[in-house]
Amino acid sequence: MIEEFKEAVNKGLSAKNKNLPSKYFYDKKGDALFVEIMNLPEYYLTRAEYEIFKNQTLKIITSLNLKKDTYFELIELGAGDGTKTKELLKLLDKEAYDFDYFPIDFSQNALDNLDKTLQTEIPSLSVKTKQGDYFKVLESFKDSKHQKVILFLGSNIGNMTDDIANVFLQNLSASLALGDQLFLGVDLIKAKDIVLTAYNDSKGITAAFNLNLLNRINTELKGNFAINTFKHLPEYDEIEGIAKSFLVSTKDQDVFVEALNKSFHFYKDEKIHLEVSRKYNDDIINSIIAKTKFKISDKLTDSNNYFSNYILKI
Ligand code: AVI
Repeated sequence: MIEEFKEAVNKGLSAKNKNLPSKYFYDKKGDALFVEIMNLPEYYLTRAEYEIFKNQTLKIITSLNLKKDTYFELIELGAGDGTKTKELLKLLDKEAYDFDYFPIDFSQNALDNLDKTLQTEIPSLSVKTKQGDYFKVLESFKDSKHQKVILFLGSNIGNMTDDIANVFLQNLSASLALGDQLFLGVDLIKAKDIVLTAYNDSKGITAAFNLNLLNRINTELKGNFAINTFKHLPEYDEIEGIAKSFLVSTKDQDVFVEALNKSFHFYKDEKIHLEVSRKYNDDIINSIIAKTKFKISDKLTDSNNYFSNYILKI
């Protein structure tokens, strides 16, 4: 893991257009900052998707065409704390649907916490946690002949470029069979001021979340980034529908990373690109599933028209 991080930092900071992959945001501090982000008034995404789960729970079940007498496997990629999913799980459990819930996450800690809360809140629910890489875990379902519903929520897919999302969905659809479904949560294309504010909150939590990546380089790779000489800069192009996060060097400077035994020069105003947060509409969803077996079968949207959960069927 540390070798992979080292390589990514070296490659990204040596590039002409400097970049660092956003997947490295999520260390212990990054996880905690992301929880704070999800509770921010400006970060509408989590609330909008929660509203769909809370107010349209029955519609989710009918759109997925779930039947009480047919067993299915409900598999969630990157389950986190399960706040949204719990609304669905409670109703499925209450109505005696025949299913097991398989939350998959990289973090065993997140899975243990989720398992504990579910045991207390929905004691009769069958939970089978699976720790690891999504595709490695999905491999283990290959021999199962049961119907599968995959949940991939939170617009997590938006942190992939369209090319990567396309490959991700191709791999996912290849591991599924006829009748299986993907319940995909995505943020929708909307006005610039709403999106930019969500990625530039007034308390500076999103800035700290981005700057934490430089902290990680300092602590894990013995870098000497002066964190206060970098500023968080979000951008959003309404036509393209992609929010991008950058860190900008406020001065001309060199940064030394001991683990790489290498210095990196930053010009004043030079940017490091950290994250893409893609926003969607039907056309973009259709283009990222074009080379897969998925077809849009339905879609649920919150009352503000900010967020959608697409049902993609094989
Ligand atoms: C996890 N992901 C969907 C978040 C997003 O909105 O792109 C990560 C995030 N970055 C800044 N704020 C939240």
